[in-house]
Amino acid sequence: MVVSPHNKSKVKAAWGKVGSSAGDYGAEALERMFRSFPTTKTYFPRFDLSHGSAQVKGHSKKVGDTLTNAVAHMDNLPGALSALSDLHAYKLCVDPVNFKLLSHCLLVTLASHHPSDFNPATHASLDKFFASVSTVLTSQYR
Ligand code: HNI
Repeated sequence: MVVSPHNKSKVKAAWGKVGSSAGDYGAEALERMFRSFPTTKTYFPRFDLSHGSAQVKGHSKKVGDTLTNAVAHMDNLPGALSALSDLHAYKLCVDPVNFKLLSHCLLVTLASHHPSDFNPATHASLDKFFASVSTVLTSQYR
């Protein structure tokens, strides 16, 4: 899978509209993931996962900031995400299947907040971008 220059410009434009809401969207995407795919909750046994939880908000801010940084470094995702890649593989041991679930929930969240921008080209570009981030974060497994 190749994230083309065309895809990258669509992702940059879409993420530009997200702006300072990245953390809030991250929280919504996580809540959607926990509700829709309850097995994902098992990775957060010590978190309060209720709606509006301060722990989820704090975690979402980190996830949102990471995605904003990844958008800024789309030409070198392995470099930008290397520490997180080690963390998810060796310490957290998150099964790669879960990255597809979170990516899906991120897409749904973006679509619901920016319906008129979420055309097929932007949808496909964002999907490829999240898949690339997920590939890097799960690359240490093999
Ligand atoms: Ni993930 C911690 C980013 C997918 C489970 N994760 C982090 C941190 C960031 C992060 C940033 C905080 C690191 C730190 O504190 O040093 N995670 C991301 C990104 C994605 C992702 C960008 C994909 C887009 N993580 C997932 C998935 C799961 C997941 C799919 C499991 C369902 N992550 C975790 C867990 C932690 C974590 C568990 C540790 C939380 C804690 O604080 O205890």
